[in-house]
This record gives sequence, structure tokens and C-alpha cells, in this order.
Amino acid sequence: MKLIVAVVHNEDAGALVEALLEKDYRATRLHSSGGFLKQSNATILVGVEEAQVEEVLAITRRTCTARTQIVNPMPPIMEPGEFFMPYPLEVEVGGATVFVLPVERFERL
Ligand code: 2BA
Repeated sequence: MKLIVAVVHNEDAGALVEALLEKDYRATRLHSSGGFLKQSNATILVGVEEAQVEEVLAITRRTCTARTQIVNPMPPIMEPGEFFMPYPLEVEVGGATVFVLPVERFERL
């Protein structure tokens, strides 16, 4: 068995979970936020048999799209007389960041 952990855009999480449920996959949606952008995203957990991993990844690919986001960098600590010009930074956030982990034991008690 494998645990698929997918970090996705908040906007895509609903469609992903719906598409998984349509195919009878059980999924858990966690509210999370990215360490870099510090914006909220969603982490989806899906426990599946190894043979189902590719189908879940295909569903994830289909429902989650990459987007460009603008970040305003935090100003550094300044000395008196120093000047900081904040240039907005364009960052592409992937459709999904996916980890596939081995599951040692799975039980529904
Ligand atoms: P964030 O950490 O908010 O990162 C958002 C996007 O910012 C990243 O998109 C990447 O394009 C960029 N980015 C992140 N760290 C950077 C850095 N040190 N320098 C320059 N650009 C940087 P994605 O790579 O598609 O990641 C989307 C979200 O997936 C991340 O949000 C984070 O929540 C999660 N993630 C990505 N890689 C991860 C990892 N290795 N472990 C855990 N979570 C990860």
C-alpha cells in the first residue's frame, strides 16, 4: 500500500477530491500553507494500493493546474540611510507537489 501526499492549490483541491471520490478513492483534505509564499494551500492524503498510484496521479494531473503568483519580498533589516527597493517576484506554483510513501500498516478500526 502507498500513501499519496499531494500539495495543491486551494482552488483545485475541491475538484481533485470530487474526481477521486467519483472513482471511489478515499481522500482527506488538510488545510496547509506553503513555507515560501506563506499562502494557504491544500494537502490531500490518499491511501491506495500500489497498482492505483498511477491513476491517482493522472487524476491529480488533470484537475490541478500550475499558476503564476506575484510575491512581494520582505524588506531586510535596514541600517539608517540604507534604501530598499521591493521588486515583486513572479513565482510559478506547480499544479501539484506529490510524494508517494510506502505504508507499513493500514487499518480501519
Ligand atoms: P511554497 O513553499 O509557498 O512555494 C511556492 C512556490 O514558490 C514553489 O512552487 C516554487 O515555485 C517557489 N519556491 C519555493 N521555495 C523557493 C525558494 N527557496 N526559492 C525560490 N522559489 C521557491 P512549488 O514548487 O510548485 O511548490 C508548491 C507548494 O508545495 C509549496 O508552497 C509547498 O507548500 C509545497 N512543497 C513544494 N516542495 C516541497 C517539499 N520539498 N517538501 C514539502 N512541501 C513542498
